[in-house]
Amino acid sequence: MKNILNAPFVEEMKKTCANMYRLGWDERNGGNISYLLKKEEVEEYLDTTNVLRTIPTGFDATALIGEIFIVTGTGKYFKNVAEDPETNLGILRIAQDGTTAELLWGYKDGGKFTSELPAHLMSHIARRKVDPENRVVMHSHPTYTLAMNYVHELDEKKFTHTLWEMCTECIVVFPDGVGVLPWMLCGTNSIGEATAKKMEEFRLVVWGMHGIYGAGKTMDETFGLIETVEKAAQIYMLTAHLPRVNTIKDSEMVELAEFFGVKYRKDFLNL
Ligand code: 2HA
Ligand code: ZN
Repeated sequence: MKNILNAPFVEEMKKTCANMYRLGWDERNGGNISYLLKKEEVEEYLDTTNVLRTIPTGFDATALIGEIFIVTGTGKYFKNVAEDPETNLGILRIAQDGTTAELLWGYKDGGKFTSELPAHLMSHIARRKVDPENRVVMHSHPTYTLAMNYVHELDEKKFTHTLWEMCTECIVVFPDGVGVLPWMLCGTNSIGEATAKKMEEFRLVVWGMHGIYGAGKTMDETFGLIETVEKAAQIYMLTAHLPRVNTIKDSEMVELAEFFGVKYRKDFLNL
């Protein structure tokens, strides 16, 4: 059996959490990541018949029975993941009842998965219906995206349009736009259900005055989505109080989307 601490998926979690912390997106215990693993890959590192503990999830994830995820721990700090992955991360499998997590590795101090597991697993279910290759769901509190929530209307067409205007590449990176939820109580099944509903349509969902969710095939794709929104939000926050002299026109966004061959939300433009 190979050493799990050298597994590429543990490395990816360590690096991503460190990057998100470094960028100031994940203060204290803010943020969480879940990453759907390939069984064959996990079996190189763990005896998957050895269940360390079972932990009830409190919701039904029947569509994910038998699937294995690496997930950040509740109350754990992204800052600390790289130095102690076995305490701050856990590898769990959804048990045959669909409502229990079987812990295969991690949460060494007796801890458990993120309080946002409902939003994560429900989002995995929703995204995999649209894209069977989806593997990553990521939640974060990026500074400028959050700042923008306080000064910009929380309307998904208007929010997406403003972001698209802020950097030329935005419409190419997230042509499907950004879904927006109003402020809701976090850590609940209801915010999980609302997020998953948006994930049927979007890979990015803003949680009003809280943060953002991203979903993608790989860690890089998902991180890059949030990073691009955050960059656009930063430009917005640096310029929103100044007279606007220039802008990227809607006709130019169409040119971009067509040149790069992306399927974009035409209804989010004012054509
Ligand atoms: O896990 O970010 O939304 C801490 C959070 C909750
Ligand atoms: Zn949060």
